[in-house]
Amino acid sequence: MSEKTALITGVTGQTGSYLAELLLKKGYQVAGLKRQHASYNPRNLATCFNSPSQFTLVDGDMTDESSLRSIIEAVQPDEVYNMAAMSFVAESWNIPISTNNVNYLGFIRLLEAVRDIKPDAKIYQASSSEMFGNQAPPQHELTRMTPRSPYGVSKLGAHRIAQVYRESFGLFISCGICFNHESPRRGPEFVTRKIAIGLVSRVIWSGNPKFKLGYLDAKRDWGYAPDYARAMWMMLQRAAPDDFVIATGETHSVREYLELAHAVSGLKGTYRDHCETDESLYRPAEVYGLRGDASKANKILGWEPEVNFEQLVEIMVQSELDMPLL
Ligand code: G4F
Repeated sequence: MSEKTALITGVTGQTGSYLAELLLKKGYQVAGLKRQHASYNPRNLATCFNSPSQFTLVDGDMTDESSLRSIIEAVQPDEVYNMAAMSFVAESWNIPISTNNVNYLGFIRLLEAVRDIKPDAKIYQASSSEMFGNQAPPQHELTRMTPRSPYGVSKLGAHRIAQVYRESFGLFISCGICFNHESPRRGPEFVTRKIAIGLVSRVIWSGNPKFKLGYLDAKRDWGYAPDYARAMWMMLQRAAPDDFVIATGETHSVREYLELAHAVSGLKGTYRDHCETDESLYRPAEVYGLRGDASKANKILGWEPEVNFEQLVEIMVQSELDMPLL
């Protein structure tokens, strides 16, 4: 068993919570940072709370450097996973400044605290495929980055500053350029979960005739969040830091996801009978086609995804059928 200590910012979110579970299984002491008074789904951390001698929640804020410094001082982490973010791309046009304050400046605050207090800690930064914008697929580590949203810009800023701190100060910082990763713990505003909730909780259970979606022809490379948490841990077990694309290599449109989810839900007819598009849900600028090339992660880390697209859709819809969000 490991005797390492990890700090996970954003532990209450989807991937942060899976990562915490993984590290606890490996014997880590895990401190999870959550924002004071922030609401979150306690189900995400139910398993972690079953290990009270290994898991603690600490209050902190990515916009408050003193809180980050106190936490690093108290926890003395061997590994720091920065999962905290304003992660909903569509919302980032409404709150561009706070998006960058958390995702970009927040990461610099964290780096400064680590550099000063625990410079030998290994750091993982959750970078995003949104950084690529509309560059032609497949996107890989060397693909040009041309983000199209305030969110994408904030993630690119953090990605670049990670490289600068690595080169300038010798910090161990690895960035996972993660493509979309989903699970039943996904927030209800993201399209994979919104579709599962729409079909099951709205149409089947509540009897609403239809639910609304935005642009259906955008393509994404969707994987299963626990597979991505495993990749993050693998990156920090290397002797040297590096950046890795984490993706399945498959791409599907939102429409394809919807069609398959509709079939899995058991509803009669086609998805058009239960879902309509609403142009007011379109984004000011769309990223049309993401498909990642994770061959570097496969070669160097030995990482590969265990859940494919069809299995993911099944997991999303079945989980909603088992435990509807009413
Ligand atoms: O589920 P989404 O909101 O995810 P998006 O924007 O791709 O971002 C997610 O993945 C990124 C990695 O590439 C992360 F960095 C980011 O934090 C987040 O986890 O939207 C997926 C696609 C988009 O093209 C969107 O326009 O679905 C389209 N879409 C169509 N109708 C919709 C809807 N998205 C949402 N959220 N809601 C809709 O009604």
